[in-house]
Amino acid sequence: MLNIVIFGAPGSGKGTQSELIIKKYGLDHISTGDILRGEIENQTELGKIADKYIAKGHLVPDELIIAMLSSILDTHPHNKGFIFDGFPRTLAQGEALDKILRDHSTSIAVTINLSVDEAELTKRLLKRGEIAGRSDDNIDTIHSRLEVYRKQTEPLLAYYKKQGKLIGIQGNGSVDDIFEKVSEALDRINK
Ligand code: B4P
Repeated sequence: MLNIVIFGAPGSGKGTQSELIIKKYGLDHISTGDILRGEIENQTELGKIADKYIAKGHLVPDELIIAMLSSILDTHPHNKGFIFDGFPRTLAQGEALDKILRDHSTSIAVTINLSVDEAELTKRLLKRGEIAGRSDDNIDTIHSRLEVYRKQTEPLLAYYKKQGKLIGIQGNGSVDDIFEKVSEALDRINK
């Protein structure tokens, strides 16, 4: 199985590049952000709780996210592999993902880290806020999400680097140029 984590700050292009990766490599996409937005839309118990955190730009508690992810993997048929988009976002989530995958006799092949400067991240998210009207794409929430990313999510980079699984990709530039670099990296691993 080719299991990939796509990593980066809010607005770095995780969702955008994931769409292209699943088309080319036939992987299944697990975006915790998309799943949570679906739960909010359907007003489930999880959705009601998640909404309060997402609206403030905070992370949804680890135990809820880990249980959600674990049940998705338990019910999912075997496939070519997963792309994990927006998960893990904390060290506890990273460790939990490794354990869940181990229980399914598989593991993470690679973590792709998209680096984009903060001015560009803010510009992209504000633009998406205007077009798509996502409740968390406003200036106050964006600042909070970037701070949460620096404090809670960025430390995971060292976790994957230590495992020799981290590939850094410059995420400024056109979507197609970035995808070319992502593809080159994945083709090297997927030989
Ligand atoms: P996500 O849905 O993961 O939101 P995101 O970080 O903003 O990234 P996304 O993938 O949507 O956007 P992308 O960078 O592709 O999470 C939302 C919230 O859910 C979190 O803040 C958190 O509260 C909660 N949550 C989710 N997962 C969680 C977890 N594991 N634990 C706890 N809480 C969790 O794209 C952004 C914009 O940039 C798009 O409009 C796109 O068109 C544009 N763009 C992309 N690439 C570009 C490029 N190269 N040039 C110009 N624009 C580009």
